[in-house]
Amino acid sequence: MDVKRIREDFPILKREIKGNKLVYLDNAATTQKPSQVINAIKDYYENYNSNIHRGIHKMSEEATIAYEEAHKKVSKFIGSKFEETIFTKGTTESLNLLASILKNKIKRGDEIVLTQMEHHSNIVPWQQLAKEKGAKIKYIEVNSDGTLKTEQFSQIITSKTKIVSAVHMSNVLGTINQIKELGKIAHENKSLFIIDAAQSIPHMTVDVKKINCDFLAFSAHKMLGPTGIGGLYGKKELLEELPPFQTGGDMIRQVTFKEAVWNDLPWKYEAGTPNIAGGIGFGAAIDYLKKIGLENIQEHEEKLIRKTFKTLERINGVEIYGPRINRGAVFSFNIKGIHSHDLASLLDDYGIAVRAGHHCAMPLMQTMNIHSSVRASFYLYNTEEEVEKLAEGLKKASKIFA
Ligand code: 7TS
Repeated sequence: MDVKRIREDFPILKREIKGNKLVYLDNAATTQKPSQVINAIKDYYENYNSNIHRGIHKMSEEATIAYEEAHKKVSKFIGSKFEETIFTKGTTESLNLLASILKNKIKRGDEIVLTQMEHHSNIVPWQQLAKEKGAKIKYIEVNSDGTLKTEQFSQIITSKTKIVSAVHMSNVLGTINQIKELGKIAHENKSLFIIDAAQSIPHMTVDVKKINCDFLAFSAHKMLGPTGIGGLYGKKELLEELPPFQTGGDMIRQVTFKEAVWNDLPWKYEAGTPNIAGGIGFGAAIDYLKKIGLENIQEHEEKLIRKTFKTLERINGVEIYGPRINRGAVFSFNIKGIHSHDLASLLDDYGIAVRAGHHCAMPLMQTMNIHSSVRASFYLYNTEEEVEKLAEGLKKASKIFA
């Protein structure tokens, strides 16, 4: 994989921050966009901007084809059927959508199983549902090395469990969870199995049929696509049976003064004029990732992971959280005696963009006995030289604060 060549596709990487070349290490928050994605959006607005599924005119037909093509690309990318992949605003909306349409499947005394390493998006919608229905939430615990206590899978999931929803790759620890095993136990107990794949899909092959999940949520902006668009996979028989999320235009087949008949999948779950430009941009991001190859991206990130451990561990006072193996290129750490915000702000002075805080995983932070951490997260355009720059920045910071 030619990283130097890849970097040329990302105009933003030429930016300077406070007189330094930008080192962008906040990819778990959002990734940068290649010209191919930016141009696909520009092309739509400049040449065939129209609403979809409505007009008979030429441009509307072109927009409809482009938007539907994007659906085909995304659904194929995760190994699903066309009808099974819905476009949403992103992971957060996908999970909220699920908590809404699954409401009637939950009754008092039922249990919902999550893990302690969930993003708030995969906790709060279930808490709201549990409160409304009198259901109980149980959490699979995290070991001190940042892995899940897998022995708890079969202890916590029982016949009372109706939903198991878990993150594939942690946005704080980088841990890649054993979701196949988790899903098997969920299904043995007749529970639905949901995956938050926001952090995994951008970096590794995710095949919904091989994993055998019932639903899977993801965001385009974490995989080179635009913000405000993402996906939800759902098994066809479930999406056919479940009620709509929102109602209105585009999601109906027929309406009388009395009632309505829903449109075919996936449109049943896409009410109103969708984010057409975003969808088209998402399709272009998929094209780009396929051209580079997820296996090449993964191999490149493995190199960065090894280098990051090697260089960061040599710095005085650095504590890296999360496992050493079966992990993605997301690193949370602290330097003893320095607040994460101070550290991130100092790194920004050197042009290095990282995130600091609780990373929308406050309950996980509580289990780790910390309030916050610095997080550096890598993607296909990051280099080993940038890992060195991060280490240099951290060394300087630890001297300043010593
Ligand atoms: N789930 C996980 C595991 C995430 O990392 C995120 C976003 C979400 C859900 C929500 O995704 P959204 O696209 O709907 O916002 N994570 C982060 C992050 O770690 N820093 O900024 C956003």
